[in-house]
Amino acid sequence: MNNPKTIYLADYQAPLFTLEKTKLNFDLYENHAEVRSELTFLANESNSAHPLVLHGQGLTLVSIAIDGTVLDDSRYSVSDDCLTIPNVLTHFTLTCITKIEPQNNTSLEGLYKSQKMFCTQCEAEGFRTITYFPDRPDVMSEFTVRITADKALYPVLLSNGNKIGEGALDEGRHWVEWHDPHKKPSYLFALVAGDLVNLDGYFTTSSGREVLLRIYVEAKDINKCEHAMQSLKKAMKWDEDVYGREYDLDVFMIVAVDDFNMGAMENKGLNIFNTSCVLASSATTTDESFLSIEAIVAHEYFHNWSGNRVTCRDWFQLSLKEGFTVFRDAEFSSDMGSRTVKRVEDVNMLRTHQFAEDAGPMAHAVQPASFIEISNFYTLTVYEKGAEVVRMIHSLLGAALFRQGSDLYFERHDGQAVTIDDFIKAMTDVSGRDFTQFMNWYRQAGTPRVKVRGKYNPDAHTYNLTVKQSCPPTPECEMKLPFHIPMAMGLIGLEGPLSFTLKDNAGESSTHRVVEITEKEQTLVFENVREEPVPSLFRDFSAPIKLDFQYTLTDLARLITRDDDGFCRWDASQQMAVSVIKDVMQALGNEPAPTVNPQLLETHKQLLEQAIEAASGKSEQDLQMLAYTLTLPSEEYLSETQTIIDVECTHHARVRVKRKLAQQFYGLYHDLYTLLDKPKAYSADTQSIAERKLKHTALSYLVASGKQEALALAKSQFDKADNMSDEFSALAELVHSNSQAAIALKEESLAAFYTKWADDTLVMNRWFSVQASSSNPTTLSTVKQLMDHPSFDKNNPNKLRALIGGFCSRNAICFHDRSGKGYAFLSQRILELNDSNPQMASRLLAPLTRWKKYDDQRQQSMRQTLSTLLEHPALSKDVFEVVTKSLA
Ligand code: B3K
Ligand code: ZN
Repeated sequence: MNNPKTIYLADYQAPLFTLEKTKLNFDLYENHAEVRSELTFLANESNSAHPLVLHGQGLTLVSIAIDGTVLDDSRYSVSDDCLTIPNVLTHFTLTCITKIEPQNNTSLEGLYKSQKMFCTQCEAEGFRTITYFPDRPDVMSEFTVRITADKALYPVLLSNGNKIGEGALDEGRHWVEWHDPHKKPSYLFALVAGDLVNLDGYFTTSSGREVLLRIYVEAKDINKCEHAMQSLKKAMKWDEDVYGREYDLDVFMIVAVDDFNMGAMENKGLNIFNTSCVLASSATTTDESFLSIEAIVAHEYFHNWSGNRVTCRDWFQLSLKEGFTVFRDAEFSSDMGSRTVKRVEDVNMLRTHQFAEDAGPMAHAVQPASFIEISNFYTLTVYEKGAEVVRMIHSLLGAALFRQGSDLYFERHDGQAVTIDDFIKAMTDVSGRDFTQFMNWYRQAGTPRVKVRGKYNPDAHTYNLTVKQSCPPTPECEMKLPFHIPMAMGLIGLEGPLSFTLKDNAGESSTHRVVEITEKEQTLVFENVREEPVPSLFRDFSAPIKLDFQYTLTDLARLITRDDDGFCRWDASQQMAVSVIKDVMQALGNEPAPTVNPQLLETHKQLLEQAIEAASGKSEQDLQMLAYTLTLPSEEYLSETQTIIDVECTHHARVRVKRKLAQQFYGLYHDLYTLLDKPKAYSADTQSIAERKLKHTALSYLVASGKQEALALAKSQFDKADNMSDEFSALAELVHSNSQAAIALKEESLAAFYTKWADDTLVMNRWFSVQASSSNPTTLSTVKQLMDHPSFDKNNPNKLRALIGGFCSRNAICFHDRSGKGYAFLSQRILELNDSNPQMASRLLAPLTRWKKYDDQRQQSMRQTLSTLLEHPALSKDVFEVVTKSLA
C-alpha cells in the first residue's frame, strides 16, 4: 500500500493564480455526466513561470484547451490527483471537458445520485472529483452554471445563486442556467437535478428586501416541510437581531436528500440537507428531532456569513467557521427555548463524547497542525470544543464587545478566506485584550484538568481557593503550556448563594464572578464570606475542562438544592450519581448485595417531589431540567470517567441503582406520570416538550422497577400515542427492558411499529436503532439479520448509523462482548465501507480506536482487529489515518 501524504499547516502557501471566473456546463445522463469548465485565471505574480496545477481525481479527461487552442499531450500531464500545465501565460482561459459517473459514486462525495436525484457534496475536497479545479478554499470565484438533463426525469435543475435562464432542447431535454454573484470557493458549489416539489415562504430582510425561501423535497414529503420553514425564518430574524447579518441573495433554497454522509451542507444559496435533518411531522418526528432540525437549519443558514461570506483560508482553519457557527446556533437555540436545558444537553454531549475523543489516539487541537484526510477532522473537537472556545471569548469580552468584534470581523474580511488568527485579531482590536495565551486553546489538544481545593477561615471570614491546572499529553504534544481559563464561580451557603469580594480586586461584593486562571497554580482569596461555603465552580460550564474538587455527597446535595446556577445544580446531581454508582461498582458481586447510598435516595426523593409540584403547576421549575436532574449519567459518560473501563460493572451497577430508585419511589413516579399523561394536542413548544420529557423519564423509572403493571403502562402509551415522541419512547422502554414479562410485549410492539411505518424510511431508522442498542445478548445476531431486512440499505448512511452505529457505538455491553465478535463484526463492515464510502467507514471505526481504555484481553482483541484492517490492500486514506494513528 502506498503511504498517504501528511499535510501540514506550516506548509501553507498562497495560491499562485487568481480565478477570475468559473463557467460550468453539466450534461447529465443516466450512465455518465459530461462537465465542461471554462476557468479564467490570472497569475498572482506577473513575471513568474509557475505551472498551473489543478486538483482532479477519478476524472476522464475528454479535451483541454487554453484560449480556444486545444493542448496536445505534451503540453500537460495528468496524475492520480492533479493536472499540471507547465507553461501558461499570466492571463488565460482554460477549457476542460471531463466525464464522470455519478450513478456509480457511492462515496456520496462530489456529484452522485441519491435515489433518483443528482446532487453534490463538495466540502471539503469533493469538487475535484467533478472537474479539474483549484479545489482549495482560498481560491474564490464567481460561478455561472448551466445544467442540461432529461426534462421528464429531472424537471428541477438547481445550482447556487439566481436563475438567469432556461429553455427546452431536443429529445426531451432542457437546460437551466444559474449565476452566483458572490465569489465562493469550490466547496460551496452545489447542483441538484430531480423530480421535486417545493414549499415556498417569504422573508423580508431588515433593509426591506423580499427573499424567496424554497424547500425542495420529494412529493411524498411535502407535508413535512413547515417546521423547517418556520425554523429558517426564525434563524434569519435572529441573525439580523443578534449579529446584524442580513441575507444577500433573492432566493434561499434547501433540498432534502436521502443519502447524505452528514447532517447538512451550507452551499451558497442552496443548502443540501439529509432528509433526517429537515423533514418533520408530529406523527413521525420526536421532540429531540424537532429541536435538532431547528438547530441545523439555523446552523447552515448562519454559515452564510460565518463560513461563506467570510470563509477559511485552508482546512486547518475549519473551526473558524464550524466552532463559531456552532456557538451561534447554540445561542439561537437557547433564545428559542430553555437556555439551561440547551447548555446541559451540549455539555453532556461534549463531556461524554468530545472528552473521549480528546483522550484518544485521534486527539487533535481545535486548529490541528496536520492531517492525512481532512474528512477525518469534522470532529467534535473542531465543532463542539471549537464552539466552547468561542463561548469563552464571548464570556471574557461580554456580549457587547463580542458583537463589536464580530461586526469588525465580518466587515474587515467580507469576501475573503481567512484564519482563526484573523478572528482573534478582530476580537483583540475591539477589546484591547491580549489573547496570546488564550490561543493555546486552539493549538493544544487534550482536556485540561483543573484541581481546586478550598479552605475556609471562620475567624477571618475568608475562603481560599487553590487552583492548579494540568493537561495530559496527547499525540501531538507531551508538555502543555497553561491555558487561559475563565472560571465563573459562586459560593453557596446553607441557605443559598453568599456574597463575597475578591481580595486585591476593587470590585464590589457579589454572588457571582468570572475569575481568570492563567497560571499553572494560583490561589484566590475571597473575603467577607460569612459562613463556610461550598464553591459552585465553572458555572454554566464556563470552560471545557475536567474539574477535580473533592465534593462530599453533602456538598453536592447543597449545590443541587441551593445553587442558583442551573447548570451546576444539574452537574452536582450527575456527580452525586457517578459517585454512588462507582461505589456500587466496587461492591458488585459482594455478599450482601451492594446498597445504594441513602443520600442519593434522599436527594432523588426531594427532586421527585419538586417535579410533582412543578408538574401540578404549583411551582415554576423547568420540567425538562428536573427530568435531566433525575436522569442517571449514561453508561458512556460513566465510562469516560474511568481510567480503564469496566464494561460489565458499569452496565450492571447503573441498572441496579436505577432499579433501586425505581422501586423505592414507584408511587411517586406513578403520581408524576399520571399528572403528565393528560390527553393534549401535540405541540413542539418548549413547555410541551418539557412535559413529555419528564413524563418519559417517569415511565423509564416505572419500567425499570420490573413491575408488570409498568410494562402495561408503556404498552398503553405506545398504543394510544398520537406523536412519535410518546410512541417511540414507549417502544424503547419495552425493547430495552430485559424482564421476562416484556418479551411478548416487545415483539408485539416492534411488529406493530414496523407495520405502521414500513414505508417511512426515516421512522424505520428508529426501528433499526432501537433494536441495535438493546443490551440483550442476542442483539448481535438480531443486527446481522436486520442487515438483510428489505428496509435496510447498506449504502444509506442513515441506515448504517442506525443499525451499525447503534450497535457499535451505543451498545457497549454487547459490542465489547468478551468473545470479540462485536469487533469482528465492525471490522467486516469497515472493510465493505472502505471501498464504497470511506468517510462512513472511518466514522464508524471510532469505538475500536479507544482500545487503551479497556482491559488487557479486550485491548489485545481490539488491536488485533485494527492491525488486520491495515493488511487490506487498498485502504482509503480515511481509514488508513484512523487505524495507523490508533495503533501508534
Ligand atoms: N460544513 C458541513 C460539513 C461538511 C462535511 C464534509 N465532510 C456541514 C456543517 O458543518 O454545517
Ligand atoms: Zn457547520
